[in-house]
Amino acid sequence: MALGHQRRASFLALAALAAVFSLLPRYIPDIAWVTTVPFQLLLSARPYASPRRTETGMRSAPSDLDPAVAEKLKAAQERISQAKQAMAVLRNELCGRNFFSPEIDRSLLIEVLRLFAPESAKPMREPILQKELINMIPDMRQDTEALAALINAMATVRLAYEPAWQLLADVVVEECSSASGRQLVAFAWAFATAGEPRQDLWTALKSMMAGKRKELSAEERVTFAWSCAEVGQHALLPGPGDRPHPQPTPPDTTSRPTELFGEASEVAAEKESRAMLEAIRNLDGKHLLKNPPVVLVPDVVTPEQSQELIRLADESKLWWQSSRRGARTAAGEDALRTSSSAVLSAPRMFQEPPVKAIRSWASQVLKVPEDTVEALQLVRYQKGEQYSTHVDWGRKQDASLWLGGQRTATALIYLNTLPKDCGGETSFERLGIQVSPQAGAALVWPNVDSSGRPQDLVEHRAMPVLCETQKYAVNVWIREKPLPAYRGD
Ligand SMILES: O=C(O)CCC(=O)C(=O)O
Repeated sequence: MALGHQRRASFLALAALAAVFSLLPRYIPDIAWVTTVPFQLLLSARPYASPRRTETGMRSAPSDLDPAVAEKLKAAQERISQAKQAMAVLRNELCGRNFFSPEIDRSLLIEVLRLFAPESAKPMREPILQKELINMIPDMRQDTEALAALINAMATVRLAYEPAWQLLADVVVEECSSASGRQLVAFAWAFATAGEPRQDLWTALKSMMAGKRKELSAEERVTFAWSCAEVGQHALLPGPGDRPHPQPTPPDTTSRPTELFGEASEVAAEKESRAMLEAIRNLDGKHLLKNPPVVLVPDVVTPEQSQELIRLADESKLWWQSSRRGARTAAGEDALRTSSSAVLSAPRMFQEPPVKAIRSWASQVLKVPEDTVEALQLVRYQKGEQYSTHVDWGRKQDASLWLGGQRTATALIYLNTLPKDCGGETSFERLGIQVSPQAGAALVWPNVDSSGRPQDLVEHRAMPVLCETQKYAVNVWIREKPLPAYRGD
């Protein structure tokens, strides 16, 4: 009898738990499966059915609970507690501070937001946190340091939560007159990283920067100019007749916009360009052409290193449709690019042995500092995929010219050999050169001439792959100047 009461009481408790759990997905959508847990428990309790008993006369539940479900239940509880802690951290870091409080812990904010945006380009998954963010942003109105920190953190984790970005842009447009030059740079960098093109935002940032550019270090200037260029803005000031919100006054065509930081140059420094050409001419390999020098260097990576690079890209789910930004012929026509790319840009990737080996090889043989070697970019072509004729150098509109200057040379390392008649060759039509992918070999060429000017002659294409196979290669691009320390993750 007592057992009957106990069982009924636990049944009621489980029913209540089931009701609570069935509400959870309204707040945490990706744990909808959790709702099944109390129902499984209810089923295993079955108070009105004849009780199952073990040999000792005790009911065996809840250890009957499927271990996989128990594991999920535990994970869900941890996630709820993480969400609560995250909210507390965000509030403490950003809102509960007085105006002059010490530096905000940006890496902590990034960690917190990362918890909720685990895969890039996904919207934030936790409505509780979304609501908190929206409530919190107006509170931060006068604290530009905190706002910049939040925007940076959101941009770093690529937080795709549009209402928060909208609100932040509104607040920044209103508040940026009280921001320091450094803070304006932080705003601009974060909004550019997030790809925010709002005209009123950029007009406000640039107008405010006008009086403050003397406060900036060289690196901050470059970052601001890069940010403007990244969202297709010239780093120009509006002329005196223009207003941050130009309606209803028509733009004053008599006033010319003033330059803020000028334009980045397409032409690389002459000395570095000469040294680069000389290094390529001295490479140990098969010289396919003398001028411009195009060289195939064998055995740059081992089959194990190639496998490891592909594994790194696969396991970190880095493959994306290859970017078509800047993919153009020498004459500026759009190129067709249907491959996938994986950029090994996260700091931990720089510690991976095959990545270190390739970067150090490029630096040694091309006689350039290692920090001028861009993050490695793997490229993968399936059957039918290709990259039509294009150049690797950037034109004036390319924002990356601000950061590292021109792309002076390319080393394309093939990670596998393609069977005969399967296409996938790298072809330089103007030079009459066609190279079939050969595992481990690097095809090296300069992108600029000896005076640093981008060369049209080195236009090239990746021919379509013709068989049911894959072509893998790594792009190793050399910049004219050291690239700024990587800012993201
Ligand atoms: O895959 C190839 O053969 C060429 C690749 C290339 O030109 C590029 O990714 O820029």
